[in-house]
Amino acid sequence: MQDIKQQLIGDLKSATTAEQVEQLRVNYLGRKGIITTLAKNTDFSKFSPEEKKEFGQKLNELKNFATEQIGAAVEQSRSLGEKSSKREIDLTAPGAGHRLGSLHPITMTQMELEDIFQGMGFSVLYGPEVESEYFCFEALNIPPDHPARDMQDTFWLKNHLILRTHTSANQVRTLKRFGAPVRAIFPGRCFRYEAVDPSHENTFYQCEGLMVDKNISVANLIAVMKTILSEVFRKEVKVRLRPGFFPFVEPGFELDLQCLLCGGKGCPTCGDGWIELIPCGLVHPEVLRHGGIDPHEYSGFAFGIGLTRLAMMKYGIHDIRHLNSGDLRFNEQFAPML
Ligand code: FA5
Repeated sequence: MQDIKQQLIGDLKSATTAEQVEQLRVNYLGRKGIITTLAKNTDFSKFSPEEKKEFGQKLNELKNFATEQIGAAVEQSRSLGEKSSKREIDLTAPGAGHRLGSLHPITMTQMELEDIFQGMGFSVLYGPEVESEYFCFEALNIPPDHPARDMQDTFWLKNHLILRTHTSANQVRTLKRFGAPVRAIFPGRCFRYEAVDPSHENTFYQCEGLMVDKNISVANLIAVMKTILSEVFRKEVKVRLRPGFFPFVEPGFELDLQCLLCGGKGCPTCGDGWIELIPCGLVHPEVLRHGGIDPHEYSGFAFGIGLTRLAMMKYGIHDIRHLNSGDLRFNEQFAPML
């Protein structure tokens, strides 16, 4: 009996789960358990009446000991199981933290442009991305059969509306609405059916600008362009101005920026070292007329900054396709440190 007691104590120590303890109860106290069968397997014929009595007492003590110890172990294993299945809340633990979003490089560039232009007295206006042919082409001196419409491959909708191919569609909308004098920029998304390459996307951003007032000349246009570029890049950049044809300006120019990715040597993004960045010119009298403005009284300039390309130059992005990729790891690297 002493051996059985010691064996039980050892077994109880190593039983950790409720199932193991229950198995011990069966092994020791069950119908065929060690203690239950002990009396059955003992030959009492050699025992004196006193020895029988003592055996009975000791057996009872062992049974009680086993019942008590196994009962206590059952209780303990139950409460342990309950504890581990309950979720413990540590109110002092630090929070899991939230992943902060970041602005897209195009958004950051757009916000910067908006700030700079507002500082020069320009309003910031937004026009529709789904446009009428009239505002996108006709009002800009591009009649239906004009070859200039071939310059832009357009996404047509079934209802004869289009996805605007350029933000210039805002020019006549604005003149009709606000008259002259007026000074505004129109940043926004444009769409063209383009073959995509490192510097061409089918969905990209432009930032149109329009200033109409008395005696506006090319000198005013160039002064504004210079201010913009020096504020955006905050360093000396090389530009070249060459004649450019757009039916809605006269004269028209192409303002190219020397590529900041290759320093003007030529690379897959720019080709020959120059990036076409800001076409511009003086507003064509026909456009002013469409807007209800008398071209003898007023003149103006307009420009269409390639906002997506400007962001590429500012942030050193070699391939335009990254910008619409939706890859957060790409976007996040341009976020300002908080
Ligand atoms: C225009 O869209 C004219 N509306 C600009 C303008 C406005 C001229 C006012 C005169 C007066 P263009 O098609 O060149 O012009 O586009 C203007 C700029 O948008 C380009 O210089 C370029 O920087 C950017 N751009 C044009 N197509 C794409 C494209 N597929 N992907 C990325 N950027 C583009």
